[in-house]
Amino acid sequence: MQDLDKIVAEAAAAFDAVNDAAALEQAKARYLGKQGALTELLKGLGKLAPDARRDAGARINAAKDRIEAALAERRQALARTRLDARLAEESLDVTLPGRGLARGGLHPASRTLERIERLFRSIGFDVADGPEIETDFHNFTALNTPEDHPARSMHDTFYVKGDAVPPLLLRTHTSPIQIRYMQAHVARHKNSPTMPEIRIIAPGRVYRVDSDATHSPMFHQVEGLWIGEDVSFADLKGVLTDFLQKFYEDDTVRTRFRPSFFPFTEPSAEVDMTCVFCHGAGCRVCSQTGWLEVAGSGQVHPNVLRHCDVDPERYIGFAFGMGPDRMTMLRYGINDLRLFYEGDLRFLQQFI
Ligand code: 2NL
Repeated sequence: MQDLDKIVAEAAAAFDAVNDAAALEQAKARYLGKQGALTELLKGLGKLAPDARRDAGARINAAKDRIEAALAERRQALARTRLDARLAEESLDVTLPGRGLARGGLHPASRTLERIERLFRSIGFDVADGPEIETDFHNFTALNTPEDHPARSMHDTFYVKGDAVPPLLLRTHTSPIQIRYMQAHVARHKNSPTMPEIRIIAPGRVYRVDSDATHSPMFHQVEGLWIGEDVSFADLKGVLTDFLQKFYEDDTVRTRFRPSFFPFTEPSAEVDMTCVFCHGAGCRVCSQTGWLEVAGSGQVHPNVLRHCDVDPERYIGFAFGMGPDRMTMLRYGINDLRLFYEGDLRFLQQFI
């Protein structure tokens, strides 16, 4: 069996001659594969006598072990060479700055809501919220809205499909938040001789069947409510004037109240502020009037208080409602409401 040493030497030489893993596996097949040189020898063992067979078998297996050892060694050498080459070629610059994350920002509508909430919190108002899908009672009935009021029509209000009677709807203002708050507040204090004052704002999304260049079916509203034993229109005017001066960062802002009508307040007033662009001189933004209409307000109607189990003989309060989307446009000089809802980064990135 002299050729065994020769086969082992040939195999080792063949392994050394190749330079990549694939060629090495092919060389392996020539010696250890199904038709490899050693396998052929093993096949021939059957023809030998038992003693000779045992002896030859042991020697062939020893040769096989040596070939496998040579193969393993070459595999390792190739892997090491490959790694060395990669280490030499590729480099890692640990001094490079990290990729980082793109900086996000709040939508301008959210920034305005946060700003409004912060300013009202600073004068002792709580921020309340509630469901966007509301009952007819919380959205209309409790707010003294007559059964035949146009706001209740399917023309103006989104009703929810289903068998609820009366049907559920998407709230058309955030007043139902305040109705729920008043009811919970009264229930919480029903056993104490005095009810603490209610001072809240109710910001949030509201929905109306309305869609054109200046109206979106979803928009934002912030309502406010102050109920106590001794709250007056002077308080209302003070709170709103102070708020508007802080919101627009302009101490010269003045307000005026014009008589108006809402089913949920009596008396009611429209609130105007001096124009933030011309300070009252008259310009295109205020249609040359010097004034901008910014809120509706009034003394809470006794029927609304009664629906919430608040005694109108003892408590009095005022409420107001404003549109933060328009306030955002005035504060940032945005001239098209649709920009708010298009999600165009060229617009949104200006607010980061
Ligand atoms: C507007 C008008 C207003 C109210 C909202 C209100 C809420 C309760 C009771 C009484 Cl719970 N009133 N809210 C009052 C007057 C006006 O909003 O023009 N909003 C943009």
